[in-house]
Amino acid sequence: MSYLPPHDWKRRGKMVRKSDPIFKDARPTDCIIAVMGATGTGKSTFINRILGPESLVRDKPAVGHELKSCTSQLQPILLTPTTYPNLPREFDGRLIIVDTPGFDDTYEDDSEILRRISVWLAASYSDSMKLGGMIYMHEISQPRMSGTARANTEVFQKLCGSTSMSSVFLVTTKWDDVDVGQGSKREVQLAEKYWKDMIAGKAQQRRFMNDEKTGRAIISEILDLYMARIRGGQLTLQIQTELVNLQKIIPDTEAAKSLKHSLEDALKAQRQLAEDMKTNGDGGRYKEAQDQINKILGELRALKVSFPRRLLAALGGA
Ligand SMILES: Nc1nc2c(ncn2[C@@H]2O[C@H](COP(=O)(O)OP(=O)(O)OP(=O)(O)O)[C@@H](O)[C@H]2O)c(=O)[nH]1
Ligand SMILES: [Mg+2]
Repeated sequence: MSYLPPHDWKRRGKMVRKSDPIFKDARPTDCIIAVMGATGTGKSTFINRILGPESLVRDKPAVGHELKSCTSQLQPILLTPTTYPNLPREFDGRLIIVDTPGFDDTYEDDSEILRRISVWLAASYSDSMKLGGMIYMHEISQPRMSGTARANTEVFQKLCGSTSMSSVFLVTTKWDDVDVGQGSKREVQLAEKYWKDMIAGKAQQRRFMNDEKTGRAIISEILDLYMARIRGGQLTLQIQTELVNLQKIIPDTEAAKSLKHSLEDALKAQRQLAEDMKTNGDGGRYKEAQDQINKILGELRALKVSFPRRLLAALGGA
């Protein structure tokens, strides 16, 4: 099998292109908005709402109605004035909204989700497509910020990097599942605690009320920022700079390092739990904890860089 250098984005981009028709005709005037967030937060629902029921877009993203995750591959949706009449008149490119598989997926490890998203973003950047903005979705109906939700936020933050925060929209969803007063309190808590750094970097917090109006308003805001920026300079995510310009390999990126740290923390907690279960003679839960430990160890292995791979990357894959 021939070795494909990790940072050879011309060739890697071609591979992504083969499986993704959007790249066949990539243009420097293409504007990308990526929608990210944990599984089930409502990313695909958001995209369907902004398209509207009359939309001429053929491949609308599927919405999950079971407990398991739904979107497993990145799905770019191409919008032109015909398929999305809401595009501002001055906007003369194509808008590409990318639905992404959520972290915390039922079937795939977070490391694999991160890899798919990173590869797509790097390929689009190396094809000169422009980034309009990033949307990160979070369920306001969640009573507590779980450890995984916190870790996902950190990975997202590292993927974007501090210089692109003013084009990040932190969007809360499922407002109909929560008392508005309660939701407002959680919103403040998110801003003051978990999203503090992103908001200090000028990320914007918005509510999506599961309708066309609030969804389209967020897209319009991003497009306004994008058009104001066209003359001032391009938006580049930290992961794009790391992979394409600095030629790092994915495990060496800040996003992957953040994921590694959270997995190491989870491993420590599971090992302690397994120890307690063993002491208490709780065989069933001990086995569950062991399974979790093995799963985390597998993910950590996927994020490890072997010395030969590191050397090959340094040598440009020679
Ligand atoms: N009550 C309520 N349910 C919602 C809302 N948005 C999405 N849902 C439901 O939440 C579930 C998951 O929605 P999806 O849009 O598939 O979520 P996703 O983020 O795309 O999930 P993955 O593809 O698995 O990453 C579906 O049953 C939706 O109908 C909302 O605002 N309110
Ligand atoms: Mg989805």
